[in-house]
Amino acid sequence: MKIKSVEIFRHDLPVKNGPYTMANAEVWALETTLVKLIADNGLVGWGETCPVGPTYAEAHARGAQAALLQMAPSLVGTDVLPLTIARTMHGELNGHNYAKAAIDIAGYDLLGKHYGVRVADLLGGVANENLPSYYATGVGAPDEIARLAADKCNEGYPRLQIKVGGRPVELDIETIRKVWERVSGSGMRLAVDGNRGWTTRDALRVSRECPDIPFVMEQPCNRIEDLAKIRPQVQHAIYMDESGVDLATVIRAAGSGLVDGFGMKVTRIGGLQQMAAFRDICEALNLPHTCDDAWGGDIIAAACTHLAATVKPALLEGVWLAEPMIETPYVEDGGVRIQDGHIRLPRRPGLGIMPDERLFGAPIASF
Ligand code: 0XW
Ligand code: MG
Repeated sequence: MKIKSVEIFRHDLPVKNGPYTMANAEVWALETTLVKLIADNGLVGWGETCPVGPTYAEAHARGAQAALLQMAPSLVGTDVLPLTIARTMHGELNGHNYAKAAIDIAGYDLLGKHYGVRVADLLGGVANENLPSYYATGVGAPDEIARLAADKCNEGYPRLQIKVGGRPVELDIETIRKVWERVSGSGMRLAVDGNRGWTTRDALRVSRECPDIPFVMEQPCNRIEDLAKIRPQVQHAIYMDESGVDLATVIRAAGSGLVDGFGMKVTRIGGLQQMAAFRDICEALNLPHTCDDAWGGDIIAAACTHLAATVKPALLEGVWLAEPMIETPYVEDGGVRIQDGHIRLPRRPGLGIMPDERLFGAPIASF
């Protein structure tokens, strides 16, 4: 099976009850980029990439589109095989993992449909059909976030990620304490995500002042060197998120004992093929991790869920989806949804979802 044509679409995803607030970003609407691969046998595969605004990571919606325009012509005529596709893309463009990921995901969707199996089976096999999600709060007032935390606990979420940073650290400490007062004893697991927004001084203070609260500190500071600096001084486990930009960085961080786990994004690492390698590295070193993305619609949600289904359950921290904040899904039924804090793996072959492409309008480019 070879790629016959590539179509690229642009689609707006307004944030339901927006804005969504993080230490370094406030987003009201996201622009997602969709890729449709059409094979020479008539099958169609879909991929997506959607940075959560321009300041979260070194990724930009229009940058993804420019990168895809650069790579797409070379993909026409290529075999639909993940490594072949990846190497063809590397031959056209250095870096830009988050754009390459959209093609990689679409390739897996095609392959699954071709062989009549789910993407999770192509990625190694399903370990769990009902995946734990986690709820990520925005950065907000301590009482408000504590109330939200209690609600999400009652809804059945097994894990919460509290957003902090970008404001006086005292407010972050108060938020963490108030959340813990509401959820301790419930079995709820906690991550505190600084999204690069704390200084090392702030991170050290939070850890020192909250020794009794068993949270994981996710990407508290901006640089890998900052994580190394606080590592010997904090009491809390440290997870890397934004700094984990590729497999080489993951191998260094995991192998040197810099971190205790990862928040990992499918598109940041380059797609499902790279994400499967990441999963295996983590399993070899017994490191827990999430399987999610920075944002995206049903295609991204499905891609994250298929990969998560293959992760050793004890190491899966959870799957975050933008789904609760998507105003209008582009898959009408059979989309990937969170219920009682969990996500059911789609049953159909490939990613198991079919977007309604009429919603996307005409492609911005076709090859
Ligand atoms: C909670 N997320 C998965 C969604 C936002 O894009 C940020 C991200 C994270 O963990 O940093
Ligand atoms: Mg994070």
